Amino acid sequence: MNEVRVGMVGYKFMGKAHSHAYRDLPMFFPNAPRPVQKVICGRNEADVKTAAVQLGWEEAVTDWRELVVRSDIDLVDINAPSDAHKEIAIAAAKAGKHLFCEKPLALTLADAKEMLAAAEAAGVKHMVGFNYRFAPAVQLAKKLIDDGRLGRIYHFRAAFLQDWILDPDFPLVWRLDRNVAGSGAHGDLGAHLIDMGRFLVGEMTEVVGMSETFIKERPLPSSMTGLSAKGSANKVKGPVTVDDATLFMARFGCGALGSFEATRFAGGHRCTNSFEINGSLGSVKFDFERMNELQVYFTGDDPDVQGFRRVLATDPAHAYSEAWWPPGHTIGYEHTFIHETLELLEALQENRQPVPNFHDGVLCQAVLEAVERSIDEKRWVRLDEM
Ligand code: SOE
Repeated sequence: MNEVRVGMVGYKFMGKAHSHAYRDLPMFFPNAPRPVQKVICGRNEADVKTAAVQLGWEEAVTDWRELVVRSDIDLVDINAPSDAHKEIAIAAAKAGKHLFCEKPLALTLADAKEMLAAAEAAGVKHMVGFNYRFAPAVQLAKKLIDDGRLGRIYHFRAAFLQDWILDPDFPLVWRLDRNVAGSGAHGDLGAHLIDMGRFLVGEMTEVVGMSETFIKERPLPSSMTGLSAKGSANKVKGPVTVDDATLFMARFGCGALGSFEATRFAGGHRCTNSFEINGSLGSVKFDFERMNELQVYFTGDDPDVQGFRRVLATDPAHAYSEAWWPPGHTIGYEHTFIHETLELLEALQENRQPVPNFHDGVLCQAVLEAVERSIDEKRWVRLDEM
């Protein structure tokens, strides 16, 4: 397989990130199959045509049903708002297309399971977009844990902090509508933390959570606006139907204790996606806003140099780094999508499932939903109840 012909649904934030990955990947990873940006799909004809030109797609269409059955498409990439994921993924799987779907996989666990079942029945490959796994510094944390260099893991302490809806006049965009987004900070940001916890420490066995919607009503938006919308003067308001912040604690199967905080109300934090892991032999700390760095501590260091050290994950010893720039020449957010796409393309070439795939999407959704149940029922919820 030398080429993978892509049809992509959605052209906003994630559409741009994915398009950029398809475009730049062959320059740095020439041995991977080449993604061909065949056709992009969006509801607004004029906007999707403009996006096609700007993002480098051969063709633009407005009906995803037409896109998923085309014989010149191998892979359907779903970047539309979360409520559209299920229908598109199932139709694309039935048409025999490989799937690449943004997170959270679906609005509910039941929907996510249906998507996985459809993909398995069709025998297609499937990937879910947890891009932060693919930062070289995160891969280094994974390697240290897998190699036993942190010893027995005691703690996973994670926080994804943003502040883009702190202004009470920030409009009621789709991410604040439960019917479209499934949940708020929980599914949008908490999903990344859950995936990170699963990736690095393993499966969770039980959770207990709490959440809050601080601003209950917001001005209706004038049009579909995104994260960078400005406060609106619209006097007509609508209810916010998702959480502004969700926190939970978890027990991992390996015995570690986890704490997770996802909020859009952490003033001053634009995209602090962070974790700290403490083990019997050492600790690691990561903050996406300094994504090239991993803070590393080993209990066995000489007493006079005990403490965290900053490792810049840009050396040939670090995942993906050899393909980029000389050591110390850092990479950014967009590179996580390139590495994620590389995993997908290599998996297609090697005829194996990429990782993370819809199984990971389902397991993440189970944790999301267990936390929601715990909040509703004010109790610890075991994952095997889900
Ligand atoms: C908005 O909160 C957002 O773009 C998320 O949707 C992404 O998944 C996260 O990576 C950054 O923040």
